[in-house]
Amino acid sequence: MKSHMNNTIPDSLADLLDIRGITTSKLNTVCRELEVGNLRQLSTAAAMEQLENVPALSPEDRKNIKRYLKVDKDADQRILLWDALLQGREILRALRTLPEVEKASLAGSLRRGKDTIGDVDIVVQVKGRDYKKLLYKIERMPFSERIITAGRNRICVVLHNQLLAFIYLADEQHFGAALWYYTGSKSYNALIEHMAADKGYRIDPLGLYDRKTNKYLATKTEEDIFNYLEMDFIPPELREEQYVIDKAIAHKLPPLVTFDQLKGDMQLHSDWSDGEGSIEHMARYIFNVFPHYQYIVITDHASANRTGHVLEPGSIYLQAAEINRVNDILGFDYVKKGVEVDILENGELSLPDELLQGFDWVIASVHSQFARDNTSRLLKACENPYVHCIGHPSGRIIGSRNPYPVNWDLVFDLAAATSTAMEINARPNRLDLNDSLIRKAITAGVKLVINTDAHNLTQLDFIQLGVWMARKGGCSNTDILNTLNWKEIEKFKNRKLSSIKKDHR
Ligand code: DGT
Ligand code: CA
Ligand code: ZN
Repeated sequence: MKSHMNNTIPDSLADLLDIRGITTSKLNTVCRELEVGNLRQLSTAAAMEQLENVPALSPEDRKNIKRYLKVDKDADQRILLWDALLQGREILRALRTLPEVEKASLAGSLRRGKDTIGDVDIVVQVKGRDYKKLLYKIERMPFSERIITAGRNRICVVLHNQLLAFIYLADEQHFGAALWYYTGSKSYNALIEHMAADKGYRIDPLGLYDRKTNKYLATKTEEDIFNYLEMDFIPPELREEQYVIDKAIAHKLPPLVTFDQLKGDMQLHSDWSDGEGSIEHMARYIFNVFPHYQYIVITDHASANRTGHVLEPGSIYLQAAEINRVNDILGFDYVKKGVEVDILENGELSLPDELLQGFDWVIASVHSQFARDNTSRLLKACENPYVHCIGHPSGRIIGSRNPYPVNWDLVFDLAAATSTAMEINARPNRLDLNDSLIRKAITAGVKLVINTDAHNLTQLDFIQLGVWMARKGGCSNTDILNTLNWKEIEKFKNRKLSSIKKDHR
């Protein structure tokens, strides 16, 4: 640990001395030459590339300071939740092999399940305080490319894809508080800090204290904190907004849906369209690897209007015969006959109603004209009595395509009225609906379906992401259609048929 005793360094800048290569005298020079006296001023100066004007800094120093302050425009890119999750888990697994590490948890946006991640945060409970030894080991771990900063309480590592990982160290007494604090979100933390202050407490990464006596009250665990604040435990996914805090205080937080509650995956593509696997192979694999699923729905693209990697009308009965054959092998109707049709430019579908009627499950999706307002197309699809679900409703591809404009109030109201479900598509670059649209949808009474849209077997794991988004949107199992058994799904379909027939009388 370098000395923080040098009183010419402003307090808020002392942590910068943990950056590799940054000495007290270099930092003093920076403060003097850039005329900065606190963290905010330094961040602003660094973001404006003013570190380039300080000759005492090496290019490496500048890069490290900018990354540490999170103002490095070249390096600070957000990555997909799924990619960060795989990395985060790898780091956790490596850290847990160390004898000093008693507990390790993801924190930050990665624990909250944000759809993109700026950097990975991990909180570790360590035995003893021989952090130098720990640092030595972490530096040599396979995930670590180099270490930018190392202090007693936190280590900042550059991963091989240039993503940053912050590893926060806490002892047993303070693990809960550190985990709580570094899980965030920042705005949620501020709301809780404010609330705690009203109750006479002070809360920070080191614990919950009595404001008057400064007595340490909690926390070994996050549960301790919520107990002291007299509120329900708030799942990390929901730690974003005030309305959740209000519900937790009123003890009215709904139980969130879990993966175990799902009874099937309702959008899967086989080699009859653009998927990679045969129906038999997929069915056998899912049957064994996801033993609690009661059904799967094969929903190959089908169209009378286009060719190439789609199921053409003439092949539909052949595919049905193949599904029957596979179900005979498995001994029951495990594989359902679904389809994903295109919503055409005028809102009509890529297969006629006579053909749609024959399927167990029909998904209608927009696959063209992503820039225009697509409200009318979605409304028209909801009105079709044979459409059960709208696929990837907003059409966004994270990082490359914005969601198209839609009047969601209109669409969700009609979807609820006609018993048309909306999809939560779990592909890592879709996550569509996103959390805020999910919340809006369930508030309007829309039922949702969590699907992987898998085109091969590895993509079946995306289901975890879909469940995560549903939880972040505040869904209970009652909001999610594929927590129902197939008999109940049939009832949902019949509700649509009868509601639409009533309208036409
Ligand atoms: P990211 O990394 O941009 O995806 O988003 P987060 O939420 O992971 O944010 P990050 O990495 O800057 O910080 C991790 C958590 O640490 C954050 O969610 C809340 C906590 N935190 C960081 N800075 C502050 C702060 O200035 N005040 C408070 N109350 N909490 C903070
Ligand atoms: Ca983070
Ligand atoms: Zn699609």
